[in-house]
Amino acid sequence: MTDVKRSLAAQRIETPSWAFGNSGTRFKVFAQAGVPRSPEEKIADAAVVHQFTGVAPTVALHIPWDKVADYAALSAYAQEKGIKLGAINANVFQDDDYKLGSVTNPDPGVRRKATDHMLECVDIMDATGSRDLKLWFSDGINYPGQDDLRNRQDRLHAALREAYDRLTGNQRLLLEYKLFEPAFYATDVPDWGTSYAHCIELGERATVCIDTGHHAPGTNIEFIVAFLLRQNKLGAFDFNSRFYADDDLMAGAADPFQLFRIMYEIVRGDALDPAYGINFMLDQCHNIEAKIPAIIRSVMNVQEATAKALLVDRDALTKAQNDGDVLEANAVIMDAYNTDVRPLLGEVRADAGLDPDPIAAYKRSGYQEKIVAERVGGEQAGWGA
Ligand code: RM4
Ligand code: MN
Repeated sequence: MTDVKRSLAAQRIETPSWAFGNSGTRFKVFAQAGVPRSPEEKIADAAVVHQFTGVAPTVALHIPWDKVADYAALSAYAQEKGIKLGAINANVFQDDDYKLGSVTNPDPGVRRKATDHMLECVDIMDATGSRDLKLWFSDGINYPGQDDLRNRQDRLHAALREAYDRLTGNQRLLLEYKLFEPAFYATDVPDWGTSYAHCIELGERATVCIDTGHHAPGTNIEFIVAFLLRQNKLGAFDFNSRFYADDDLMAGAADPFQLFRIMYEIVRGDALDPAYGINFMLDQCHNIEAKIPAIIRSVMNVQEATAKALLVDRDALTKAQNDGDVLEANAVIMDAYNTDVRPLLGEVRADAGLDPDPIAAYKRSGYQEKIVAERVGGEQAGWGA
């Protein structure tokens, strides 16, 4: 087996439980038949994605969307299905109390509630064996003068500190950022620099999570990747695609070249191996397309970008760069990007005993028909649930 194939076989991508449930825009949620009604059914679907791709053995949970009475039992259920529970996502953006913010709210009582929720998420991590606490805050303000920008940073730090200090063993804190939305004038963690600074202040267990959809149009995300890797502060990705804002479309759909450039920096930084510790997650929603095959497709898109990144002739690139040969350096990158890696990935899958075409195999499996037939009655899981 070549090194490229070995790296591809060892790659790991985490799926998000919420992508299996119903989702939509501000305007409409189109419910789909067969959508999970419980965390267990989401886990079952995630296991199917792993079954056909072989590289998605963990599923991230969102609390309280995936709240259950017994998390150790949920973890055992996942194991039975052949996967594990991954990152625990704290949800501090859907209560009326959070109208003016969660951990940065001017009301200390609301801040307490939001911080307690993060601590509860760490309790859940203890029960599930999850390593990562992933935090995204919708906090921010809409109008100049609405609240004090600097006080909000102090409140944010205090809450993060409490959550951070509660971590034990190999547990980590991932701090995500997002330019805007739902706050429009000022967001409390708007960019990687803010996240990075808070992570430095917290300590080694805190690292930045890059959600690819959370930047201004045209942002050079691979630069952020290179910079954070150099600082040992890149902990995770939330992959998805965007054309305009936080569109949450399938990873690699809108701009496969960007995904390739990001994965090249990962390869260049020796950070692809799961042992390095980056959690490569998907964070997307499938509003008009069928969910399970869309997630399989996204996993495949990340694999294709990775395969191309692994094929970059690093020696030739270094030589061209050192020679100042601009055209040749660019050609080396483009040669790799323009390679059709689908046959190579087909071989990697076949070597692992999988069908080379996961989407076709899923369609043939009858799973979609089975869940449509079986999942009747009850309430479908969704963003608002
Ligand atoms: C947020 C952010 C988080 C995700 C939620 C559902 O915009 O990207 O990562 O947990 O959406
Ligand atoms: Mn995200």
